[in-house]
Amino acid sequence: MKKLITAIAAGAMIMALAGCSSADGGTGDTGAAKDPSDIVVGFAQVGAESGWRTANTKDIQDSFKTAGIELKFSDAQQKQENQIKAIRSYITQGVDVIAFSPVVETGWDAVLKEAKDAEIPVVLTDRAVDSKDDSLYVSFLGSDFIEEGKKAGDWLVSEYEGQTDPVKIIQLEGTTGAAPAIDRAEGFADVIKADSKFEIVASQTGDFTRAGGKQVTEALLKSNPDVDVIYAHNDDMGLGAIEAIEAAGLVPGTDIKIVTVDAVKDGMQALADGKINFIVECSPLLGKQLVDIVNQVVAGETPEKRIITEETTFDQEQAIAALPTRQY
Ligand code: GYE
Repeated sequence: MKKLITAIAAGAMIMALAGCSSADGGTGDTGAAKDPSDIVVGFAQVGAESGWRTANTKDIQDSFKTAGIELKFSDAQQKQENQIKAIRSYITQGVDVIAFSPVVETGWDAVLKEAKDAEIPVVLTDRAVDSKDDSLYVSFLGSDFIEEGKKAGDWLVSEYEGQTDPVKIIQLEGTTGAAPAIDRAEGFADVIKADSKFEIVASQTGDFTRAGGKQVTEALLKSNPDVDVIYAHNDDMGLGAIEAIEAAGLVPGTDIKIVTVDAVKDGMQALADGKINFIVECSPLLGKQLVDIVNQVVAGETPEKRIITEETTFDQEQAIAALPTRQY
């Protein structure tokens, strides 16, 4: 009897040492390859606010389908409370991995702690959280938004090289509090501050939507009729700005120059048509890499903590060349 108890205790200790409580939700099969059809992932998406987001959703859904992994999907309609609800529901359902693209940076610690306590690993895709505790997620896959803002600023600097007259800029910000809105503003400001001729005369959120970009531009053109440049944090807001500029009897791309971020098809078409002047690419194709991370986590491996997406920039000629084979 004593021997038996000792054996059970030893077994329990081995299980604990093997880390059975981490990646596998306590089922005891850490390290063993799981059949894809046995894996369930819960994905809490931001919404469907832009062409980028639609392409991102499609790529993620297609990639999981191809991998034969079940993906539970929810659309938070750009509301943090909806995303938190979705994450809680994935915890209750006991999915293997939760992935989400946080609509804003702050306010996630409580729900991420709940996931951690339930031993469900969380992967951040596309957007970061502002948390001191980086043990609350296993990996963050997405772009370097500060770098993107810098690239937009670099273009502006070279576009106006040699000019001494002031360059007046309207900035159309993304969703207030979202990582790409904060970082794209920061990177851009960092570059243009080197030359005092650049002045951001107005900066307002258009919530990453076409309608938002149009509305804000309409209003801001009235108070700033002599603006030279619009810097939009995404293509959709830039496309909305084009409508507002044309409605005001001006020529987008000529009377007012436009620089945006994303490089989705509609944006690239506007660039090819000369209505946008420059686009910084931000790739929404994160699905395949997310599948890889999920497979690693489920197998008990440790994925890279930060995986940065590779991206480029486009001027008009490059957009014309890229458009025929553009995936999104
Ligand atoms: O640039 C914008 C979308 O988080 C990178 O969100 C993403 C941004 C993207 O609405 O179009």
